[in-house]
Amino acid sequence: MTFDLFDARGDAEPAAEPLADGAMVLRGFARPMQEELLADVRAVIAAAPLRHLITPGGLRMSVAMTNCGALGWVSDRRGYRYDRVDPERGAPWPAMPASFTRLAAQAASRAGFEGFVPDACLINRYEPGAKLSLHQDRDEHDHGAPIVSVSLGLPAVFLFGGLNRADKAMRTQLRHGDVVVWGGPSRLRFHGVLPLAEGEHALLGKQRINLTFRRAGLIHTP
Ligand code: MD3
Ligand code: FE
Repeated sequence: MTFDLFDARGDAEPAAEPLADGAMVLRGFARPMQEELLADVRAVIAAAPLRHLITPGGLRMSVAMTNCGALGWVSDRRGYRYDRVDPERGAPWPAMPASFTRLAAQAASRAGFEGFVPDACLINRYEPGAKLSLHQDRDEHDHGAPIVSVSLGLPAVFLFGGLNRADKAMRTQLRHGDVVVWGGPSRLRFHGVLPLAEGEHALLGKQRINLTFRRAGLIHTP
């Protein structure tokens, strides 16, 4: 199956669809800036290459990851954490591109969170078969700030459950350009991504890229 550059709706103003309490999907919100975003994604990946992290349990993650911004999320045998330095290169993460910061703030504002300034952006790259098991994002210090996620490339089935792992999970498809803002009571929901189906995207080929913007906020120095 092939995925077109344009969706069927073609509206100028993307629809804001509530997913759950505090969670809002902005369908196609990132499409108007896709070229700039993709150029910046490629520049970050060129500076800090994608890699398959190892979980504390010793398993290689099927999703390849890298980061930009002051802090980056990493995992190894010692655990999960945010680090100012890319352990792979022994250097700080690439700066957050202006296009990323702008998009994250605009999307958060659209969902009712004013003044969102992310200090971390995790870049996830899915190839067919790659998945993300059900988990919570709780390594950030500031749970008052939302998480903004941007989907690019092939579509994926996204699972979101409740505050307990056993809560029944709902599902929604996230497609190229969709942005989701997770705040308030939804911030700590369990969530995951089903194995990516084969496909070919007009701009990204056989992959899905997801950007998640966070306020990881290690230490708040004035
Ligand atoms: C709901 N990424 O990087 S984005 C992650 O598509 C992550 O790559 C997924 O989960 C992906 O941690 C999902 C949507 C998302 C991101 C963070 C959330 C949903 C969330 C945090 C809390 C609740
Ligand atoms: Fe997550």
